[in-house]
Amino acid sequence: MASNKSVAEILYDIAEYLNIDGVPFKPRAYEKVAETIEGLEESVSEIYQKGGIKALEDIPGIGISIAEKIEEFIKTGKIKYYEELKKKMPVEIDSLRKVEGLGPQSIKNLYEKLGIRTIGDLEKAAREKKIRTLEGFGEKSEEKILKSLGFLEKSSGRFILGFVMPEVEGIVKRIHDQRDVEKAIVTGSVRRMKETIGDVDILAISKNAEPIMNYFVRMPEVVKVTAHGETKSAIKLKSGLNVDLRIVPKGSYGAALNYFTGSKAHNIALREIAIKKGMKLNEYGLFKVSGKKETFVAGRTEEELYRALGLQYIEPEMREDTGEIELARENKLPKLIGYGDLKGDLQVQTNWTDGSDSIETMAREAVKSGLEYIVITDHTKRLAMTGGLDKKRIKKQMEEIDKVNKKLKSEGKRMMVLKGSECDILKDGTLDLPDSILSQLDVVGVSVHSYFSLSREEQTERIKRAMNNRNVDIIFHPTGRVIQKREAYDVDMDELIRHAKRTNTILEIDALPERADLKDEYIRKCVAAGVKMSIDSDAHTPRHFQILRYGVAQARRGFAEKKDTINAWPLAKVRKLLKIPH
Ligand code: DGT
Ligand code: CA
Ligand code: CA
Ligand code: ZN
Repeated sequence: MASNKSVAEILYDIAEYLNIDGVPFKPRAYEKVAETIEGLEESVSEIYQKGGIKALEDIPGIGISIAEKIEEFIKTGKIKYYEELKKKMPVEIDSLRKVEGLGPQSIKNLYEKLGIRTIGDLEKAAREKKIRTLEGFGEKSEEKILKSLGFLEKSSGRFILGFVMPEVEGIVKRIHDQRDVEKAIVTGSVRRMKETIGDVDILAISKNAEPIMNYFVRMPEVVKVTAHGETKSAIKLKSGLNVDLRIVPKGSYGAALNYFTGSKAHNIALREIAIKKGMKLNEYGLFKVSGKKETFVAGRTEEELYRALGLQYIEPEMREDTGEIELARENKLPKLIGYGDLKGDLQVQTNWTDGSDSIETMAREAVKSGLEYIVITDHTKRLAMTGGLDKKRIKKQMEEIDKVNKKLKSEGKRMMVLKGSECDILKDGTLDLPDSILSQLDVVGVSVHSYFSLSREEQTERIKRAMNNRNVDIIFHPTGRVIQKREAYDVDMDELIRHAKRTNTILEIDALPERADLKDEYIRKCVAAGVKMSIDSDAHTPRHFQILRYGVAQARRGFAEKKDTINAWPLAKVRKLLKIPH
């Protein structure tokens, strides 16, 4: 059966081929469908099996022509149309398009001029300094390609949390639903909500492990069984994920949960505390040791375990041994922001630029996600490829927002749409819209989308200059990194945090799983400096509101409380802070 991911991937590849051919509009249509399918809860194959091609067409955004291709893929594992595109240009499109700095046009050029088909060909040509000889490429772009290739290699093997979480949660649920399973929970770095994870560690309680282990190693998506035992099994899935399952008896559940949640550094620190107290801590429990005798002290729950060690309960996201144990000992742990605490979203794109839906649709979907206010922040004209807004169009958009608010209000909906922008910071730190416009907006977010390779001093000065503009409220995705794809630009974050404090600028925690920007370390610094943050979805489509949880996770890993993250505040309080008129 074709997985949603495999369907999405082939559609992305088609889009990329069409881009290379310079076909207008169509690539975006394929991309949109691919995005939709990636986000579906149900399996497309099942949808198709139940309702045929009609059911596929009922999925929003899918027309007959793409529906037929999906049908063909489900039935035959192939799409002829794709095979033909591939024949015309037999390159490894899916891996090449992940190389930073390689657009569709360059892929075409590299193939036609140098016969480059694979990442291997690309690396060889770059090392032999052949790429710089091509028109449109230079020494710089050649270096960039080599750098990006190294980066791809280094980061391979780890998975971005938000990309694999739906698959992980599906598996945990299926194990949970087996007979005689009392509990099933994910542990390890996934439970700590680390931005990337190496593998998945699942823990279950049961008195009857054998049938559960048998189920686990025979799940349809398993491609390899690396261990199959009574208490531990390990598998590899089609998606490449490695998953471990451990089954423990009820009495040591807390201790096992604690042990397998880690981190390793946190565990080691806990064990040292136990030793100092004349006790022993392992995955079976905490034991009092006297001579050869060991008596069970705690371990049924994590709460009881931490208590017995003389510590406050420590939330998984904080367990990295970066100061949480000392705070827990002094009863000074922060009261972390909770997953249900967000009331607003301060970065939302619409179909006025590169988002998929209208202002009204995004607002209505935000209500469904439990939000009470959103800020519409479409791109500005410097980002031409997104159809960025100029002065005239953003004024039009403001009128449209007024209309939407009126309509929602008349229906008694509890939702306020605020006027904003994701305004480009130009090379010199000036902004892509004039102050006369910015001053009319409720919330001005600014971001760097160009000149990533300025020197540290220049980049820092550039962003500080943007912060100096009194209309600017927020710096969006402040370091610009895209995990496994693009490193952060070189910038003095400590200085930016100090300057944010001086200028009352908010720094964003962009929740897109591949951004997670700010990262936990910088969030800690903002908390310490009293710099406020906002956790935004950077939504380009309604389902992106669901990823806000990864932003909250990052905030929790950074020890942030509600007071630190302004969109956990009610609108009235945000209005006051940002001086938004009623
Ligand atoms: P990952 O998978 O690389 O993202 O990171 P983790 O933290 O999930 O690490 P993993 O899967 O190797 O092990 C899961 C947990 O098991 C880990 O967080 C702590 C515990 N653990 C594993 N090996 C050791 C060890 O040698 N000593 C201690 N104290 N704990 C360990
Ligand atoms: Ca793990
Ligand atoms: Ca593991
Ligand atoms: Zn965008």
